[in-house]
Amino acid sequence: MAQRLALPASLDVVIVGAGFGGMYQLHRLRGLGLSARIIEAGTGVGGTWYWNRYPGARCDVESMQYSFSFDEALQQQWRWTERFAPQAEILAYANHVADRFDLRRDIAFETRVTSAVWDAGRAVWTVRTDRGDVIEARFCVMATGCLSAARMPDIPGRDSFQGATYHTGHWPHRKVDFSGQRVAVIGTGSSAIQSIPVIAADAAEVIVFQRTPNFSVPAHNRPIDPEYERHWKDDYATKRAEARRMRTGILYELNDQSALVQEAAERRATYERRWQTGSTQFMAAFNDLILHPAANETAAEFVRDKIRGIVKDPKTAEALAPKDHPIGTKRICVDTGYYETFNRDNVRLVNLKETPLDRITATGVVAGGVEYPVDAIVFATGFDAFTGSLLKPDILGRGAITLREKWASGPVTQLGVGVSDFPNMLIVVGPGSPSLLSNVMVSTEEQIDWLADLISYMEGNKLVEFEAEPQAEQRWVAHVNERAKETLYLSADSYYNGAEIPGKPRVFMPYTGGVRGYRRILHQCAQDGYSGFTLRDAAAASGGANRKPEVSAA
Ligand code: NA7
Repeated sequence: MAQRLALPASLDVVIVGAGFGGMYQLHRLRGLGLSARIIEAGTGVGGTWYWNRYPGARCDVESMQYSFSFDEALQQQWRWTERFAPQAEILAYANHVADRFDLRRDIAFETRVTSAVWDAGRAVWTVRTDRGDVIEARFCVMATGCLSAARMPDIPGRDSFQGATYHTGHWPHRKVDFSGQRVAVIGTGSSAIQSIPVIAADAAEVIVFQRTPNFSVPAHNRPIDPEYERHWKDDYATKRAEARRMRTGILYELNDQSALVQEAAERRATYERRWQTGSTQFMAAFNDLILHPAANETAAEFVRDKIRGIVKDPKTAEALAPKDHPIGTKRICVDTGYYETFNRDNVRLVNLKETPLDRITATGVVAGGVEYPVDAIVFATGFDAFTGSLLKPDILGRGAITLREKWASGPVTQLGVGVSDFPNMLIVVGPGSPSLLSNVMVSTEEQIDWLADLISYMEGNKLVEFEAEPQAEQRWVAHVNERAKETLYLSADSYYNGAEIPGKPRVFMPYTGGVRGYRRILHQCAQDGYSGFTLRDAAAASGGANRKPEVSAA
């Protein structure tokens, strides 16, 4: 590893995180002639794709769409090899982007931001790191990702286990050899569903500890068909524009018809076609699957039937078939041979709903009073989603209020990008934006373009400070919740609403209004002179901790 980048004492912008968001933000800020550095805890770029190296890790958005669109030469020259890119290829892409745009010279790796404190009198953030850096910056961009604070569950005896333990979100940088081993996998979210078939192919025995089953559809992953690649690349700009008009930012065929208008047999055929095509586009089989309980149930029952058809042991099949939430209200999983894996002799399911997880011992996992001896435990137990990584550092805003205090009842933002009392702090694909309900690459580019325009506007108008208005953010949070109420999302306990962490405030966090609707709102806000934000010049900003006088941006 090369020597760590020395961070200057003063900068225009500090960016936290070298995932796709942080990298693109750096690129855009350089284009504006601003000095910026990224501070990154890992040894390399890639964010989520740097940390999540578990076996089978793969994107659930098609490769041709899960990439940057801002540079035509980049999107033409980069070649994906599979329909759904494996983690290693996405990481290679992230590294390629870093090299191509010469980003590394402005990234301090192996460095963690420990605090950021707003100096109201001088309108600067003082950012401190675990390496002892102290940097003053006009803006602080939190590009920390929604799924980056890995969560280890508090299971009694967890630390007493003598074998190897792994977390899917924090996987070692070497190949883990499970051959001949007895492996426990705790959790059955997307990470488990992707990794279990791969681990089972090597291990002597895999015991899956399932608390809640999830719906999964097949990926039907395959090498990229050169015809398909050409089809995209021949007119990439148009296809990207079409994708941005989709609710999810993913271009696929949407059947604009209710599930309830078709006869049962016809509807089944529709689902079957979608099942054979694979991927999350299953949920676009009809236009009301996420809106109408009866419509949703037709899709849910189709998938349950598929599970019953694939898994030979009826008791295991029934345990794997989700019945406690509408399909799609937790992010639908995309797998390669997940349900089939339970037909293997070396794989068994322990249903924690029937036999709750008691504890971990030195040699195994105990559930329902039965000890399952294992050599290794894989915690596929997810993340402290949306807010986990934003709340890790001590972020102190106006009047020394901490972001943790500010968000004690759940995250509050204006349009998902700014927070009152935290001037000049920008959040990328965080709570209050479509983030995890969308193709994150699309959301990332759109939000960063908007943030870059905001900063450029401020530079051009000699404005030094922007801040969300408290009433505007209250309105936005209410709107996010109103939109969520129009859907079935609220009927699931999920990481969308904080249910993944005991005691976390139950607030619905992502914006369900879709990528297109969100873009319209962002653009309208800019057109209205950044309505809902207060922009100040140097004189108004140095007015100190109070908020007046203000400069209208209009
Ligand atoms: P998820 O989807 O949050 O899944 C975490 C899993 O871990 C889920 O099945 C949880 O069950 C389970 N879990 C958590 N704590 C426990 C305890 N204490 N005991 C048993 N089981 C537990 O995380 P993933 O990493 O799989 O996926 C995250 C996203 O990454 C995914 O949506 C994709 O977008 C990519 P629970 O449901 O809480 O009962």
